[in-house]
Amino acid sequence: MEEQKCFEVSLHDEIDQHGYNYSSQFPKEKKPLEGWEWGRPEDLQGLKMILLFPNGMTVSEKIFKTESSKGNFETSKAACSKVGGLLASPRNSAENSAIQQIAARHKKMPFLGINDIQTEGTFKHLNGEALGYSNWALNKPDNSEGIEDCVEVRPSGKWNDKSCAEKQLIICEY
Ligand SMILES: [Ca+2]
Ligand SMILES: [Ca+2]
Repeated sequence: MEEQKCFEVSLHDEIDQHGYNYSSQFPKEKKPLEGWEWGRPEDLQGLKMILLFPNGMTVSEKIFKTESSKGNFETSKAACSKVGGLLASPRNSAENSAIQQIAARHKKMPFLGINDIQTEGTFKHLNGEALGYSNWALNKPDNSEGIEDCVEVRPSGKWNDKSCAEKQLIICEY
């Protein structure tokens, strides 16, 4: 049987501030993986996926990431902007699916950066942009009890309008 080798991968720019260097260390030998040409490896998308697991996902140029903490809508928005991001706001099904997967790993539901606080029944992104993509669950939004102006993502990936005062998993986008 062939010997199985496990190794850890790290991405850093300690040596070269212009770009990332890639090294891989075997647990015992602590030997850097050598022989990369300048600018290699090119699979930075793949590396990003490794580095982001389990708290993040990358879709095209966008990164979705959670710090595992929970907050109501205002707290979540503030937490994301504090670290230079925005509350996750999917523009298509691939982005929605990334948010769904992060939420599933943490077994919590997140709020999206989408709400109808300004005009009841008209959901918008945080920047005021109208929804080009939506993924409402059946018969949602229903504005239950007249207090649901925020949007949570259920384990199915479907959206439900929910009170903005609820505490949900904070997922930001960058
Ligand atoms: Ca509403
Ligand atoms: Ca609802």
